[in-house]
Amino acid sequence: MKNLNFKYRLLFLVTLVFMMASCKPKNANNTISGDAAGKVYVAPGKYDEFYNFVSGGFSGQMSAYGLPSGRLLRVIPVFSVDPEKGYGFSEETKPMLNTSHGFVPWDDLHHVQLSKSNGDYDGKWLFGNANNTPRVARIDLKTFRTAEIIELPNSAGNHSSPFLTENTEYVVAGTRFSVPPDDVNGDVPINTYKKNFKGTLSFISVKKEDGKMELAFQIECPGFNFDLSRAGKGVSHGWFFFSCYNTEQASTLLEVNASQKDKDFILAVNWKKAEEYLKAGKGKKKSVRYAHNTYNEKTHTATSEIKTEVIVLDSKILKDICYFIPCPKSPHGCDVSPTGEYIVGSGKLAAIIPVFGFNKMLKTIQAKDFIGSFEGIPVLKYESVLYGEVKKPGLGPLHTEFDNKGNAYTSFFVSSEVVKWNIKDLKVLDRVPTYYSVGHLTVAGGDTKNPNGKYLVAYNKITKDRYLPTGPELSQSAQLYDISGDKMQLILDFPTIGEPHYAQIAPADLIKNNSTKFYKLDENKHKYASIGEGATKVVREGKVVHVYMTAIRSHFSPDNIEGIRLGDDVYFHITNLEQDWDVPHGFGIKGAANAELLIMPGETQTLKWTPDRVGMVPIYCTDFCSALHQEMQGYVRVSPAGSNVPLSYSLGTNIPKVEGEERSERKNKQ
Ligand code: RUQ
Ligand code: CUA
Repeated sequence: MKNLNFKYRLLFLVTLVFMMASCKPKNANNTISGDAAGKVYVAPGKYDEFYNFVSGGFSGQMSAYGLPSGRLLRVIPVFSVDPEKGYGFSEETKPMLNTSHGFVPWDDLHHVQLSKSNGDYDGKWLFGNANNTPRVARIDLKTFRTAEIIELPNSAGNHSSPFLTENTEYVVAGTRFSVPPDDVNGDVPINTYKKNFKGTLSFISVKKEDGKMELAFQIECPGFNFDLSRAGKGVSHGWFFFSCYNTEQASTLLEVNASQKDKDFILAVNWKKAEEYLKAGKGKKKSVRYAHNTYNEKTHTATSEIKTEVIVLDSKILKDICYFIPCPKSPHGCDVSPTGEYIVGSGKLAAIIPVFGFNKMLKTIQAKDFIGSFEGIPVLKYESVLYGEVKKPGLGPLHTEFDNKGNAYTSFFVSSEVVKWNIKDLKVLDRVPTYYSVGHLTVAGGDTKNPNGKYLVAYNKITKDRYLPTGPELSQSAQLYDISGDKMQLILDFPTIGEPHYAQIAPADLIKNNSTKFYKLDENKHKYASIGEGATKVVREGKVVHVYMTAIRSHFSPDNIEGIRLGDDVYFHITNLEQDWDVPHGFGIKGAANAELLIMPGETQTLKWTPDRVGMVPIYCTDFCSALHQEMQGYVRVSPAGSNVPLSYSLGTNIPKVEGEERSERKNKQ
């Protein structure tokens, strides 16, 4: 019997996969109408109306696009090294990628979240999750740079993250993989999952003034896969909702074994209550190891600290912080309406979309209308929490966002479409194809209290036939829809960097005027800064040489260096003396084992270089900075170990000698 069941499930899944292929809309080319071009046209020299911040998936980065044009504005390095910007290669940025495992140069970034005040975007910060080595990053929207990264202990696969409460009180992160907690021996048989594996939810507090993150507390939950999450808002402020799958607690062949049950759960967490327990000392201190990395804009340097403690609340003992809401078939998205009253679960394998009522949930809890419990957590009665079901919405619902007119938009992976439905009467109003197999979607302000509702972007998993072929892999694809009318209208395809997962859209006005134009030189507190060419020098400390260098259009100072020896480690500390917007200088050196530096105006950055041979090594500026950019170059002379060539450096005084002429007295500073 069991075996038969297994075969059926497998058949079901195989059918799904086939359906996926056959559900692709035909006539992909005929669906754009004539006025689409006008709607996305942003004239040369004009700005876009919105920023679109897009996760880069396995590129580990984020990117910023303009909408409606779809122009790529910037790739923001977050969890992966970026040789273009020297991120993860300069001495200053290396600590940003430090973890309890050491330096980790890559990750998989799935979700972005703009910071919120009062349930609306405030334009200050952007958060991103690392799905592999669990971390949360904060990007500063003044500089479009990663300002802070915090690692998460007791976690693996930080997927349901980094979702925010309505005033950015917390960034919340649920573990995708349940694992044995860090403070117990994880060397156990995998098939002891039910006994030894735990799911952990992390609550990271965010300081209002400067965004500084701290791991405030964790909640230990049963060993499931926590998939996505959303905070309550408005009426449901103080609660958080997490979708969970694999409530079967399988550890192998999950595609079958985690699809057994008719219903999995949405976990509702009363985080205000959890805070009370925390204050009352109900948490347990656990010993863990996690990195907390911060970039300081004044020293232009990141520091990494390893922390060793976290407070854990136990959901089994603290009875009234966690409740399970049954949700059909492997819920993925778990989204909350603008008023906070409705919670939408999206079961990947479900044929309906259940919409839960927050007030109904409270009543169900009050009436103790439970159908049982799971590892001490009450399971609420589905029918009692349910507001209603959206019938025949499509196949494979994943994610839902909202507009300003009481409508919801759900992405359907299997039937490859976006479906618009009304939140009150749950009637389907419109559907449009996506090309193809949409994953996440985002509506401008679609997760806030006041959505904008002008545009929707679908982020697709399959691109087949949408762009010019580029070998075995095609560009990742996003599609822009105008949703201002009754009918949704596809108006633009645009490629993205990496695989896009979640993204958000914010009005450009919220962000653009706060943008940093350059760093002030007189505020530069870098240990090795040279404020002015007069401060440049080369200093030997045993086998370590520090080069205090400056860059300005169009030369480095110094640009001739001699007396470097094989066996030295040379640190080029380069201060960009420019005090003007958009004048970075680059720095490349032949044979370097890392990348270039790209130094912003007023900033100091350091490249470590270990010469591997005797000879003449050119350096040059990599960023076309002026008409004489190509002249922005110099030489470093490398002599054998033990050589007695004196250390010297100069700018403009090391004049070439005529053949046979006596070596003239060098005017170089020694
Ligand atoms: S996921 S396609 Cu990694 Cu957010 Cu839903
Ligand atoms: Cu500096 Cu090119």
